[in-house]
Amino acid sequence: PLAESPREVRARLETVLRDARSRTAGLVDAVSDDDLRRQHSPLMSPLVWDLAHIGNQEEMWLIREVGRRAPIRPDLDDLYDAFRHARASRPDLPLLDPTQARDYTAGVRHHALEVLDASPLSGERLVDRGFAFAMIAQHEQQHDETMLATHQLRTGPTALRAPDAPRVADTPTVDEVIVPAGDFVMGTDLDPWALDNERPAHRVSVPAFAIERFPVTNERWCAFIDDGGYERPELWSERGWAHRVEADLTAPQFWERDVDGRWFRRVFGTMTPLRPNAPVVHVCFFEAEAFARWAGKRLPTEAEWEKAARFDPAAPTAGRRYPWGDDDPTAVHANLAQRHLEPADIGAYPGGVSPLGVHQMVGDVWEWTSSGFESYPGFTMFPYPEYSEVFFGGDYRVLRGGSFGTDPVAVRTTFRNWDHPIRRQIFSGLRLARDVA
Ligand code: AVJ
Ligand code: FE
Repeated sequence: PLAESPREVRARLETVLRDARSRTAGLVDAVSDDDLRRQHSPLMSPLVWDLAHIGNQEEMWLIREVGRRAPIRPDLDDLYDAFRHARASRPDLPLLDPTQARDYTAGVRHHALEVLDASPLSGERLVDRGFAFAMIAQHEQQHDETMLATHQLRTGPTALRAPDAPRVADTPTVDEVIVPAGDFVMGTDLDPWALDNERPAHRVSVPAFAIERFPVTNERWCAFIDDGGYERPELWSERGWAHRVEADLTAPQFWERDVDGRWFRRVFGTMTPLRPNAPVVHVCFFEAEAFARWAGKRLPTEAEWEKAARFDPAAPTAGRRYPWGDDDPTAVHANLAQRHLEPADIGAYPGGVSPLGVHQMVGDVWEWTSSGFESYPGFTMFPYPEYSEVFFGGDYRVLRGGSFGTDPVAVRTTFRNWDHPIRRQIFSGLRLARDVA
């Protein structure tokens, strides 16, 4: 969380801004300028668009809004407005070239740090305590995860490298914990990093339910495939089956089978034997729903997910920032921050377990929930409607917990992500739940 004194707040904000920029640089410097301009999938922007968009958001929020300074490049606002141009059309726009985009974002950052230096970073209101800087650092990290997904879609030789994610010799048995009925606190008022859709804190009463201790693994997904999971309409919702047929889904995205029937995954350009005990990744909501029905269970609701992640029976009115408590995430707690380019085996993070005994809720894979993206009671839009408000009630499902590609500043137990139910180029997996009597 943001530290207490203005001096500490400033140091923390400088650090997160710098960390986000070095990650961005790593993602863009890994490929050629031609590659930065290329569109690797109609679902994604060319990487050079994300780069300049990061700079443009920072200019709008830190230079103009917070700093009250004159615009640097007002002519770019339209090009890099995500609502004006669909991703598919972005390569045809007169975008900044890679050198111009690098220079622009670097120039904006120079001014942003001057604005930070001149900010008091104290006061009652979040804005006075540096919220806009924290928001911009999260925004850049969110785009970095999107750019990582673009890298995964790239064809050609591997451009990114990282050590393999941790393996576990003794695979834990798949089992579940029972979450007792009762109120818990959903969302937050206090977390200075929380975005508008995570607010306000409110009590939610949840009937008792069971939730699995681990995300669903590749091995279980293979059993689903072998049992005809993709061939049996009764396992799918009506919309889900229509999508399954139309998109010809037969396995998670990036899975390929060799002549002997062994499964491989293309992981950032490298064919890799499927890791049986790692969480499945790159499944859409409709596939997740079908898997759950096949397993005789269901997806958790968003409230169930959050309760399993942060409810502590010993402190029922407090909500934890992370399943393990309020300490900043490290490599002991969770597979985050692109430290690895894949999910880790289940059981690899005993240091990150929640008070109720649920593992790997933060990191590894985003987990689909059955909930649509809606505002919490008492929601106030802040600071702009295009972050959350315009998406409420749309055709989205909420995902929770972050993935191996999510930075710690961009995830916590209250953090809400959302996407269309057909999307699977994101680092999405699932965890199962069920009703209990
Ligand atoms: C919260 C991941 C759904 O990428 O569309 C980035 C984040 N908002 N720029 C997205 C976001 C504006 C957003 N998600
Ligand atoms: Fe954005």
